[in-house]
Amino acid sequence: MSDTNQDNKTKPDEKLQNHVKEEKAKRYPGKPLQVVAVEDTGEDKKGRKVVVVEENLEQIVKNVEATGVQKLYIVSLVGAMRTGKSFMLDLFLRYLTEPQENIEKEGPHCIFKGTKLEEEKESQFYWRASYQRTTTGIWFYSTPFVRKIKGQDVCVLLMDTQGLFDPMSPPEINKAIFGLSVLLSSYQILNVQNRIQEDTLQQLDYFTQFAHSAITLLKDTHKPEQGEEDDKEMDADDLGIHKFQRLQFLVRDWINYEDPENVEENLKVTKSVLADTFKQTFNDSGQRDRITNSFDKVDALFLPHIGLKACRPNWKGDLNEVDPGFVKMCGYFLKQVFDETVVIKRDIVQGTEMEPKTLGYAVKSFAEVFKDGKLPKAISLVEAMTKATTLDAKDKALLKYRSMMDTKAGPNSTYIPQKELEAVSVNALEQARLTFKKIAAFGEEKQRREALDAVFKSIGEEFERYKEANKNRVDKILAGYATLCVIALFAFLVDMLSDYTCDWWSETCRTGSTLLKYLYTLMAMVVGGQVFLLYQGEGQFVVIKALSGLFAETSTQALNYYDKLREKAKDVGVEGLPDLKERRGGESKEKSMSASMAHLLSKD
Ligand SMILES: Nc1nc2c(ncn2[C@@H]2O[C@H](COP(=O)(O)OP(=O)(O)OP(=O)(O)O)[C@@H](O)[C@H]2O)c(=O)[nH]1
Ligand SMILES: [Mg+2]
Repeated sequence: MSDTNQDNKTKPDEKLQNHVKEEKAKRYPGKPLQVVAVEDTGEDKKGRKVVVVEENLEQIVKNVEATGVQKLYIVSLVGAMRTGKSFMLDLFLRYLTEPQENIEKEGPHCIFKGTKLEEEKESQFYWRASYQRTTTGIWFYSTPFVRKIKGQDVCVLLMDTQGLFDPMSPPEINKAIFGLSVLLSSYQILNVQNRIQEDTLQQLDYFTQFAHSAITLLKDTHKPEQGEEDDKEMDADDLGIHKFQRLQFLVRDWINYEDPENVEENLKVTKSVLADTFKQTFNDSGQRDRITNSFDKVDALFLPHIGLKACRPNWKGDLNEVDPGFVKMCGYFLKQVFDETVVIKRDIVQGTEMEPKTLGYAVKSFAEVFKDGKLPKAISLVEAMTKATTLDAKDKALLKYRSMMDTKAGPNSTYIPQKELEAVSVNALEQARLTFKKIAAFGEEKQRREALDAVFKSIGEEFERYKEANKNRVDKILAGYATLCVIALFAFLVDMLSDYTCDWWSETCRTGSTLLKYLYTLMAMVVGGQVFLLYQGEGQFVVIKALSGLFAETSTQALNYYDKLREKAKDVGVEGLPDLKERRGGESKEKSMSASMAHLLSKD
């Protein structure tokens, strides 16, 4: 073999090995994917609209489903443009990919050691030092992080958003981004520079009022199922299960800490500044109360300045150059978000835990509310909420039907009589209907009716499939008696043989022959009895198919035994037994025989 040949042989392997090595050395498992884009509209490109990037959304939902973990913990960062949101998300990625034992041994700030953020750039959120906006629309990290937090396995999803108050986007888009972020996350981090300002509270209040009116409208459409207790009765100010979950103000560049590295003292300062901010002021017309009432929990964390080196345009992300006060407080913050807190994403309408598939529906329906870049009306949010819930209800109703049908007529089941199948289906249909009604308890009656009709239509189609599959199992009904038939056949043949060879001269042969007669007659009666019962219950068609199935199975078994016998005979020197396999043209002949037999019989 020549050297060149050798080279050709080893090169691809080396390439592959290097690729595997590189992949293994990678710290980050995925990359950010845009799920909501903001596009220009009109010829002057002055308008903006919000569109869902469906393929990316589907990819993320698939990735979450693939983890097998249903509980979602969705952390989102929203806030003014150019305030280090995407940069913070990269620190989140770093924390989530740091081995847990390092964090436990060295403390959470250990993530600031090691490689520069610039490395593996495409696998991280995109940040840069510039006065121009960087992130547009809404992004999710493609790979969810499965983590055990407070004893629960959760899928952590990270969300990055377009900066608010960007001069390139109309205010309506800010509201859309802000609204979508709050609606889709369970832990909303509101990133602000220097302090919590009145305009941030106004933005927040605008959205919570908007969501509040939608929920009040939604509650009016709630019709509990008969017998179901209406425990969702609330007064107008009580958002009950429909509250948003966690809101945390993340104040950047807080310069008022005496000792930025003293976490304990800093937390005390944070607490008292937050309390002062949320005290009623002259400017407040109830907005602070409305905000605190709209979330399960509202709190804040103030981070010291990152350090001037890290703000320079040519900074490469060397985290050793970050200010030690930032490192300490940020370490505390990361541990708190990913190890000490878990906020399982709730469905805003149902109040139940949101499943991965429902997240997909929620992104699509909520984006619809803001799609034309205009200020939405509360009713459009109600419609979106209803749509997402109805889609979820449809899925779950169908799932219920299938799971009930599968217990009796699933892929591993045996044939069941048609009447029994229908009874199972009626029961499963009723349970599916109840499942649907329970989930789709809100929204316009017409919309719900149409969705339920669609569920019934799909169930009708599903039933036809179950019926067909059940029918195809008919030929297996009597197949269990095949061994009995083979024994009976063998007994019959031996009896016949003895009739001609020894019955006329041997008493022993005659006794044996009589015993064999009893045996195959009894077996024939057993099988005959089964056939009779089947005929009475299921009619001629089923009996014919079942008999042909029995015939096929019996011939297969009989021929297999014959082949074994022939092999044994050969071993002891008896040649000349015919090879029936060859004659029947392979294994499948008996199958086609039984098929044609069924065909002939059913002609009657
Ligand atoms: N002053 C300050 N700068 C920071 C902080 N954290 C990161 N930065 C720097 O801020 C710059 C912008 O960061 P990005 O993460 O791109 O900001 P962003 O908020 O995502 O920006 P948009 O996506 O355009 O809204 C980077 O150069 C970071 O180094 C911080 O806490 N304070
Ligand atoms: Mg950004």
